Formats: sequence, structure tokens, C-alpha cells
Amino acid sequence: MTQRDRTTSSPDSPVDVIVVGAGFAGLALLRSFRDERGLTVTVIEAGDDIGGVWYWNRYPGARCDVDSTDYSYSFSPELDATWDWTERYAAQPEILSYIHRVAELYDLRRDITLGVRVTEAVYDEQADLWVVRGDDGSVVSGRYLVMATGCLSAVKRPDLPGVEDFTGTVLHTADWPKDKVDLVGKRVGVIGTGSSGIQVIPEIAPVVAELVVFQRTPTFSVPAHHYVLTDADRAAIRTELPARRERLRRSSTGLSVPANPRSALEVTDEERQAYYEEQWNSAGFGFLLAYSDLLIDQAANDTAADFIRGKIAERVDDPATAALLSPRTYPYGAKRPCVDTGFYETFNRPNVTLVDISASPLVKVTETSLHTTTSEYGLDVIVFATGFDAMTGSLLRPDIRGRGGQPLRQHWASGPLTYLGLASAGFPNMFVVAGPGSPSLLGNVMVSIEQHVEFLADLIMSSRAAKTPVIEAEPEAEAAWVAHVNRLAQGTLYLAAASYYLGAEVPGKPRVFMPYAGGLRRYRRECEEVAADGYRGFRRTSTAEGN
Ligand code: N01
Repeated sequence: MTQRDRTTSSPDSPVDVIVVGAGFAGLALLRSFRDERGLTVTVIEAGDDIGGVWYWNRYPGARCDVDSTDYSYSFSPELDATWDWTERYAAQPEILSYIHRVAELYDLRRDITLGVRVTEAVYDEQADLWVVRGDDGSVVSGRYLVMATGCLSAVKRPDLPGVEDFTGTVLHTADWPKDKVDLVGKRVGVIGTGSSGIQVIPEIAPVVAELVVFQRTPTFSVPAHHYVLTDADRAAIRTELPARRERLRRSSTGLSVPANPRSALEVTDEERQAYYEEQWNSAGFGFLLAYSDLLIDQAANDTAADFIRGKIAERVDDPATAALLSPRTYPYGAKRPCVDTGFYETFNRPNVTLVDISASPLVKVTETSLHTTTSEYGLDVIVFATGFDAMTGSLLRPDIRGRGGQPLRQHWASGPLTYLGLASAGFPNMFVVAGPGSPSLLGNVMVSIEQHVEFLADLIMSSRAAKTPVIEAEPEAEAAWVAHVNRLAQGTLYLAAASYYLGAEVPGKPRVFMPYAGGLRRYRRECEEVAADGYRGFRRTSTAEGN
């Protein structure tokens, strides 16, 4: 039987759990549900191989920006014992190798169907089953449907007239070709300066003939302080790993970087500058934790933003370019901050030009060029580093229908509605990992994934044991959770930026703050309280057939 044949199970032979997506979340679900809980699981994956975002995002320079050790599964001492990271921030090929290693160690591939994109999932109320269709015509049914489709996976391609006429190469960082792309000596235009753009730009600048960077909004970035791990580093990591994992589990961010509990405004200017300098020289992503109020107090935030702008001015030779690269329209951290290796210095190279497309927007592509309202740029390659339809894109692109045939697209027409970020009222037995309403994007997503998987596994197993396997978020619990998530955001500066947290990345998308801003520790506690309270907020019933 081929892998593809396996999805063509008929609705008469349902599995316990259908998982959509074979990235970090999907693989963790499969291992936990199948190997620890004894459920039958089938995973459906659109890519031709496992890995999720780490399969698709193969652009030069792609690597994680959380320490590799923290960006890995914590469930298995056996896995830890056989894996050593080579660099502080692992590059995409190494992360993919790690994912392959996990699949091999736990024999995961036998329950994964590759190369099938789920186009439709419909809840059959008579049978209390999800019926899931793939783009190859295959159908699979199961009691539970878990969307492990990732919050940053639905690729966003801006609607630029004429792209199809371009005779050069058009690439997207999140859908980079598997075969090596030769950029040597080419004239390359990169659109976008988010995390992906910031990684690809310094990587390709030394080899291309000309690099034109089209920037709409400048990004705050601090040095990553990337390095190759030595044997001594690895030995030290190994020794402290159990304690480090526990610290991460109980932290608010899922990061190893300690959060400073002090306010930026309670120290003298000299003390603050010295501390920022120290953090600048070591913290990487953790610079955001330099003071406790950077994301809640504008004056505190200004001190960090000014510091970073000062550093940009030091790193970029041309003052006009430095000014263009300096964010001034939103608080530091209100859009997802970046860490970089040589991003700003790249603009000191003679072959690199920065184009401000907020002043002169892109208007069209012709056979040979990219045009703004004021200029034309002849290019051989256009790289879209324009990101994703974040959080909801991967959940709304397939047609998901719950009770009464209600489309999820309709239920979420004014923004995503979830209980705990995990379930939605009217969609029984459908769950989401790292979805809207959960902390996912505001911390180390690996920690969130593992917590979600454990919570869902316990919820499903206890419901089955109680002969009430049909689990559905109560509408009141959902409404209260959405209000809670909104309230948490209102106490922050997140609302002061047109970010993908708020749905601002896609024209016409509802402007709703989607992630849970209370931190991983508080979220975990809230989930634990829900479970201890008999899974308060979930209605659990037997099936229509009385099973
Ligand atoms: O996407 P982004 P990304 N015309 O949305 C611009 C994770 N990640 O792929 O800000 C012109 O951040 C857009 O401009 P603006 C990480 O969570 C992690 O870079 O909308 N420009 C912006 O500059 C990250 O946050 C890692 O004005 C357009 C850029 O494109 C997330 O993925 C590495 C445009 C998009 O930035 C997404 O990062 C990479 C248009 N129509 C990614 N549309 C690591 O772990 C968008 N832009 C290191």
C-alpha cells in the first residue's frame, strides 16, 4: 500500500484522530496520541515530505531565532541523548534533519500521508465523525480532527499586476524551490523586511550582482549573536537540560532568557543605557525582556526603541539609509521583533540599495522590471519575503464545516472565535494546536505545542473513558475566552501596530488581536484549572449512536 492509498479509507472505517499537518505539532500529536494513548491516528500533509514550515522555508539564511536547544521537543530523554545541535540557532537543513530523526526514532512515517492538501472537512452529525477530503479525491473519516497546520504557513503573495509576465525568476521565501537556486551575479529584488527578509538579505548580498530591498515598514532588529556550539557548550547544555526544560515549561515566554522584573523607568538613564548595552551584546531575542514594562508602557518602550534606533545609526554608514531603516511608527515589540546577523551592515555594501515603498509603492511588474510609482528596477530575480496570512489562513483556506453545515469561515467572519485557542463552538471534536486565542506566536511555539498536545490528549482520553467522546466548546465559554484574550491585549502596546497579530497583514481581514497575551505560564495555569474543574467550558456527550 502506498502512503497515498492509506488516506482513501472509507467513512465506514474511521480512525480515532485525523491530524492535518506533519510539522512539529503534527508529529508531536501523532507520537503522543498513538504511542502513549493507543489511539489510531492518520496524519495528512500537503508537502512531499514532513517538516511543515521547516520543509517549505528553505531560503538561504533560514534558521530559528530561539536557541536550538529550546526549539526542540522535550518529551524524550532518549531523543535528547542522541541529538546534538551544531549551532546556537540551527539552520533550516539541520532542523529538518532533526525532524527526520524524530520520525525515524518513533516510526512516525507509517501513519503520515504526504502530498495531499486537505480541501474540505465536514462534521457528520449522524455518525459524529469528521469526513476529510484531500485535493487528490481521497476521503478519510475520524472521530477527532486536529488542525496542526501552523500559524505561519498560509503563504501570502501580494497581488502585483504583471507578475506572470516577468521573464526572470519569481520566488517566495516560504515556498523556496528544493533545487539550488543560483543567485550568483544576478540582479535580485527582495520585497519585505520581516524575519524572513532579514535573514535572506545579508545571506545573498555577497553573491548577487545587485540587491534591491523594497521596504514598506522598517523592522526593529537586534543582533542574534549566533555561534557554532563547541563540545564544551554541548556538554554544558546536556548537564543543565532537565532543569532548563523545566524552567522553560514554567516560564512566561518559553525562552531561556531571564525576564528582568524591573521597570525601564525606575532606573537612571546611565543604568538603563548600560543594561541595554549589555543585553544588546548577548540577549538576542531576549532583548525584549530587558525590562518588564517594554510592552505595556509607551515611555518605557521609547527608551528601548531609541536605543535600537541609535544602534541602527551606528551600524549603517549612510544617515539617510539609517533613517529609513529606523522604525518610528509603532512601538518596539508590537510587531514581531527580529534578530539578525549583519542585516543593517548589509546596506553599507555598494551593491545593495534600499527602496522605501511606503513613499513610492510598488505598482506593477513587467517582463524585466519591478516598478514603483516613481522608478523602474531591472531585475533577474524577484524574492517575495512577504510572509503569511497568519493564524487563521491555514484554518480558513480549507472549507471546514461544523454542526448544521456551518462553515468555519462564517463562524469566524468577524475574527477567530475559540475557547482556550483550542476549540470552537459548533465544531465538535475539532481542535487546533497553537491557534488563535492561544499564546503560540508570543512565545516559544515549541513549548506551546507540547502543552497543547498534552492538554488535548488528556481531554480526549478522559472524555472517552467517561463514554462522552463528543467534545464541544460551549458558546458562552468561547465568548468569555475571546473577551478575555481581548482584555489581555488591551493592557499592552500590541494594539499600536498594524501587525499580523491583529490581522493587518491581509487587506480586508478582520482587525482582531488574535494571540493570548497573558504569557505561557498564565495560559498553562488557566488550562490546568479548566481540566481540574472537569474541563469546564467543554460540553461532553455521548455520540448520537450512544457510544
Ligand atoms: O513575514 P512578515 P516573514 N507589499 O509578515 C512586507 C516567523 N519566522 O516571513 O510590515 C510590500 O514578518 C511586510 O511589510 P509591512 C516569525 O514569527 C521566523 O518575514 O506589512 N511589502 C514585511 O516587511 C515571523 O514573524 C523565523 O509593511 C509587503 C514583510 O513583507 C513570521 O515567520 C524566520 C507586502 C513580511 O514580514 C513571518 O515572517 C522567518 C506588500 N503587499 C520567519 N506584504 C525564525 O525563526 C507584506 N510585505 C528566524
